[in-house]
Amino acid sequence: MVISPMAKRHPYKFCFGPWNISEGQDPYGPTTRPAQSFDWKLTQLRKIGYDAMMFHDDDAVPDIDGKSDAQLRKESKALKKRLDDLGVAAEMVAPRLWFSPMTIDGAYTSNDPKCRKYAIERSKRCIDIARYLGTDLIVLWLAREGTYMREAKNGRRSVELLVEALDEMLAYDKKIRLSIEPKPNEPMDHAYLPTIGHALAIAHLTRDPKRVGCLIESAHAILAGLDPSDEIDFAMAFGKLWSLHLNDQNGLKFDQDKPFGSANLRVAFNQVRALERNGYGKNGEFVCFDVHPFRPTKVEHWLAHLEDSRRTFLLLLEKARTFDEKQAKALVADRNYAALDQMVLEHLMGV
Ligand code: GLO
Ligand code: MG
Repeated sequence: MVISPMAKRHPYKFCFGPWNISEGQDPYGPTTRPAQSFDWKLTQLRKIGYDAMMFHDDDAVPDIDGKSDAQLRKESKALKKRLDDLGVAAEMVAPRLWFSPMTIDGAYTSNDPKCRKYAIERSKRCIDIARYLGTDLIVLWLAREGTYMREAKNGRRSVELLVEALDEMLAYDKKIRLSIEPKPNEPMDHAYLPTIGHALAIAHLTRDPKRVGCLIESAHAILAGLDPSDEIDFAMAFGKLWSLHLNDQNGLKFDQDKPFGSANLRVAFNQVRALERNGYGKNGEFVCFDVHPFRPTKVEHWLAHLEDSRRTFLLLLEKARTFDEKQAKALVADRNYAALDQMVLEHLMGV
């Protein structure tokens, strides 16, 4: 199907991260595709016409912990030049606080003060990188901030530690914005900030609530038993949706990061509709796809999940823009939800 000019005229800019061209490793087996260099990934991003790349701090500066501040500055600036030459923006930088031996028992909420200090220092270096790359957006996916068992940590104290860490970052740079990416579980049994409501609530305990917002990932909302489009409406009612990881998830199991719309087209349609009605992207926000190739994917099809996710998004944008809102409104007024339900299905099926 050809994407119509209507959907092509859109304010949306697209983005992904180097980790989204992944090699197929899972907890039960090794990689199924050979590792590619960062440069190759960046070239592919440009080739398929994406606008921006998202970064972990160590995607931008590999082996960051072993490098001096001067080296970090040099490498970040060289990367910024490459991005500028290619016309690719850096959407955000995220501290990768889940790999180091210092974050085994959590980062900001570790029981060990030395480890907590490491996490905050590392986050400050991440902020330095963001500054060099020309973005004010820091994404915090709080991977290990939670528990495997209730008794291992004090939940109330953990909230206080999270606020302390956010405050340190906000004080370190007066311009940056912190975008919390909630996820209810995996790798933890239970995470401390599992939903958008939690992220926006903790913002209000910080020294500068205006600079603490959120990022919604479709799969994470589904894992929390929520509808991602409700999370979008909720976050945007606060003016706090600063980034987005669209993907899909088939029920309550491990985080699948499927192509956008792959498991549930209707849920995907409703996300696009929510983005449209709230004007997402009008303040420069990007639509990022946090998707992975299926493990059996061959090297020659390695970028398909990224091209397809964007294509599905644009096709659903067309569906959102051609949805008969007048008829839907009349059905709502008549409380005829059976007809409304069927109307949505037939619109999606192209009847
Ligand atoms: C994992 C997260 C992860 C983050 C990324 C940015 O479940 O979705 O991919 O989005 O590391 O911090
Ligand atoms: Mg994500």
